[in-house]
Amino acid sequence: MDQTSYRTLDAGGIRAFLAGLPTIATRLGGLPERWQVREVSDGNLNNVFLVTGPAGEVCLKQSLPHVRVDPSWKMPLDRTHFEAEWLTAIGPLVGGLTTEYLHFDPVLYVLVVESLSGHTVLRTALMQGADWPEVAPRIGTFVARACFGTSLLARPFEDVFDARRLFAANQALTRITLDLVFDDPYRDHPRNHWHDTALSPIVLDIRTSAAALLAVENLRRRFLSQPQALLHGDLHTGSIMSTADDTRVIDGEFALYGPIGFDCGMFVGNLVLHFFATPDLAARQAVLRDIDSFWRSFHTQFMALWNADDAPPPGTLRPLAYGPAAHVAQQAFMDEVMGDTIGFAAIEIIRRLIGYAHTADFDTITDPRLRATCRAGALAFAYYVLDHLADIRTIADFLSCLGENERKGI
Ligand code: SR1
Ligand code: MG
Repeated sequence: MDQTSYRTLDAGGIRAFLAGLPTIATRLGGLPERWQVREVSDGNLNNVFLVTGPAGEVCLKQSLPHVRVDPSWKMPLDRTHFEAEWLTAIGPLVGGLTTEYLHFDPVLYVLVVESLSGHTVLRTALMQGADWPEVAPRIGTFVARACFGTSLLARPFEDVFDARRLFAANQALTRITLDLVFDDPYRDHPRNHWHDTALSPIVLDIRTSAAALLAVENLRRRFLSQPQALLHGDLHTGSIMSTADDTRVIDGEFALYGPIGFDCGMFVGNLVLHFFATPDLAARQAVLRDIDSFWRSFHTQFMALWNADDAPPPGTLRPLAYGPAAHVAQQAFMDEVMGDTIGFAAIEIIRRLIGYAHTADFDTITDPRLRATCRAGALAFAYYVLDHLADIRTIADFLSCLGENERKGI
């Protein structure tokens, strides 16, 4: 790879670059010098632009040699390469639940995808009060299809091992997850921060609870040592764009082989953050409904794929057990995913409140005391879940703990 020719593109550079790609230039239409280039960078890591011509629009994402929001934090450029590989791997599996992959440039680390400018980031939509009951089940469908289709249940081991080797190289972003999600929040680290002092005693509780720390340690080990499927790796509500009718999972740059419950848990954890960030009771009920419908959709569709009659590709593992034994084995697998989901959800909530990368959910609460109470409620809930992980084994248990919080008016 020619690292020396890399340069960060500005609006003029973007026009010239896209003008050299005939399919995309045709998609945009008209003269390159008339294309409108609009920066819409929103995430922590990359530059993102929408480019509009008279015939169409595309989205261009370029890796920077550092974290976008902190230029002193140096980073390799390869994340858009992994996102391109992720899109290539899961695009054919998920039936339109992601963006269309158009182009990747391995010198400039530019990824070009379909523009979703008519969609809204799900976190923003939730903060604006959108209630879209179909989104959570669509994400369940997405995770079921992407994870089943990239696992040993659907592919010969040779294919899966090749994919594992490819994504095992996504080490810079896996390191970010390991540090920011599984390590920093559980000790003093300059990257951690929280403003509300109401959180401090709960942080101390978490850091001194042997049960909670052991749970984090176990989940961290599972994150690195259970390559069940190709994960999105950062499936928070900012990685989803939606309208009421159409939902897309974007930003697969953190892709890696890992435990399926990690993707499920990230999504559920971010719904829980929204739950605590909205004191409105109807909105909270909608979150409980969404977590339930996400899980049902994921479970039903994963099982349906597993039990489908159509022949898997030659070389795929043949089931050996049959009858009730096979059913028990499937049940055990799904229970394991459910346990992981609950644990990873709690960990995601904690790091979004006291770690490096917070979320905007609580910004809608203008009263600082109420905002602090809501954040503390979320952190205390996550702590409770980690501390009682052995007893909270099902999504129903998890929802009933969340419902308890609502009844107590937290
Ligand atoms: C330095 S990157 C911080 C966070 O932003 C990404 O979206 C991931 O969630 C990561 O943990
Ligand atoms: Mg992202």
